[in-house]
Amino acid sequence: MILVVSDLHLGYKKSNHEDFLNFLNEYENVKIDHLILLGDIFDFWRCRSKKIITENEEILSKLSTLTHKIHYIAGNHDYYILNLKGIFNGNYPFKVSKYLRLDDHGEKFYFMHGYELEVLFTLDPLTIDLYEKFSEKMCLTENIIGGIAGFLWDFLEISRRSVDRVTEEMKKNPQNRRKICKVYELAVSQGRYPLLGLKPDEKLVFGHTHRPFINNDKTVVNTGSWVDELPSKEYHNSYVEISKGEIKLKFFK
Ligand SMILES: [Mn+2]
Repeated sequence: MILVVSDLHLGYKKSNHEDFLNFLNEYENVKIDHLILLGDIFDFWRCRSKKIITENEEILSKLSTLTHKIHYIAGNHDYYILNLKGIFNGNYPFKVSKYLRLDDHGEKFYFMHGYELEVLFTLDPLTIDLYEKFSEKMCLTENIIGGIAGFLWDFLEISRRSVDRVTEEMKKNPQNRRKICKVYELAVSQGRYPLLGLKPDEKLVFGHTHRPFINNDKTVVNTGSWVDELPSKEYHNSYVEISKGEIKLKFFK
């Protein structure tokens, strides 16, 4: 079985970290082949690492004792994890990467955090490459809004209006962004193959939008979030379970 969670935003005041600890406890004795932390697990944009660590001692200790194979896919809010992995290199406890491919019972799955979809569809003229530089910088800055605008000025030759538009969009929480539904359109379209590097037989698992969904033929799924921010409670604490090659979108109560 493969278990996937994303967008815990540990460190952010609205993170449902207690629920996630209960979730880990519940799955502690279940046989899981892979536990995938699909990005935005830590919220370095909003919180210094010291605070994240002290506030989530139990979760971190639980993760370090789990026997499941853990994969950490970098999100935009924890992009810095890629630097940490580089610094500690072979000794790092998790496998850290931007993308991951896994098989389960003959079915193929492609995992990514999913900021790429938002950049491609709604944040032009930003490129994925620039957005990653920006995400790394945001993990190390204290003034989020100033950081966004400053970065756009420094790296893009665009008008004041474009800077304002992109800044305005990026400072909102994902579920409130005006064009976030476009991400869904791209995810379920044939465009996902050339634009996201998917192979024709691969199923897509991503997060980032904080809007959990699964399409009808169960080939594209969004893991949702563990942040207490959406208008409806039923959307909280979602995760994806893959067993016998089949994707299930679930909610932890
Ligand atoms: Mn994200």
